[in-house]
Amino acid sequence: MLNVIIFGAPGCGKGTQSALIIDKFKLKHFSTGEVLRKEIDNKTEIGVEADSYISRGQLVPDEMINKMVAQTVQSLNSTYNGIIFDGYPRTVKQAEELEKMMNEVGSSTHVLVELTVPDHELINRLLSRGLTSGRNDDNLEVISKRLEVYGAKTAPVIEFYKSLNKYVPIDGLGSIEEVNDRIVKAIDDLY
Ligand code: B4P
Repeated sequence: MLNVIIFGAPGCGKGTQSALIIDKFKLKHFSTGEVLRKEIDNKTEIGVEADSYISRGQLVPDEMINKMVAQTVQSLNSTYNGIIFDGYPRTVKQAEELEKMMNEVGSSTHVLVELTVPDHELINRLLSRGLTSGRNDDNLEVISKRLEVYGAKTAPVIEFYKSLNKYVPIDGLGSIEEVNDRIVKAIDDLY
C-alpha cells in the first residue's frame, strides 16, 4: 500500500501533480476540492453549502469533509495500490480524523509531500488559472483570503506530520515535469 498526501498552499500544484502521479503508482486520486466543485455544479445540498464557504476563500467545515473521506477510504479495493489525498487534510482536526480512519481499515498514510512555492508565484498561477477556469475563488480578493486561511489553519498540519516522521518538503518551483521528477524520486526513496 502507498497512501500519499499532496500538500501545500492554494495554487502550489497539488491537483496538477496528483494527476501525473496516479498512473505511475496506480493510486486512486481523491481531491476534496474536485468533489466539492462537482457538488456545486450539480447544485446539491452539499454543493450549495460548500459554495458559500469556497466563494469567500474559507474552508468547508471539517464534518462535511470527513464524511466524504470516510466513503473513499472504505471503498478502497485492490484495483489500486493506495490513495493520493489531494487537498486533504487541510486542518489538524482533519489530519487526526484521517489517521483514525486509516487505522480503522488497517492501513496508514505513508508520506506528506509539501510543494513549497512563494506567495507571489502562487498568486500569479491562480490569477492566470482564473482567466479560463471560471472558478469564483480564483480572483485576487479571494486568493488573498485563501492564503491567509492556509497560514492560519492548514500550515499547522505540517507539524503534525513532522511529529509522525512522514513529512517531505519538495521545491514546487520549476516546470511541471521538473516538480514531478522530484516527487517521484521522493516517493521512490521511501522504499
Ligand atoms: P483545491 O481544489 O484543493 O484547489 P487549489 O488549492 O486551488 O489548487 P491546487 O494546489 O490543486 O493547484 P493546481 O494544481 O490546480 O481547493 C479549492 C477550495 O475547496 C479550497 O480553497 C477550500 O475552500 C475547499 N476545500 C478543498 N478541500 C478542502 C478540505 N479538505 N477542507 C476544507 N475545505 C476544502 O495549480 C494551480 C495553477 O498553477 C494551475 O493553473 C496549474 O496549471 C498551474 N501550475 C501547476 N504547477 C505549475 C508549475 N510547476 N509551474 C507553473 N504553473 C503551474
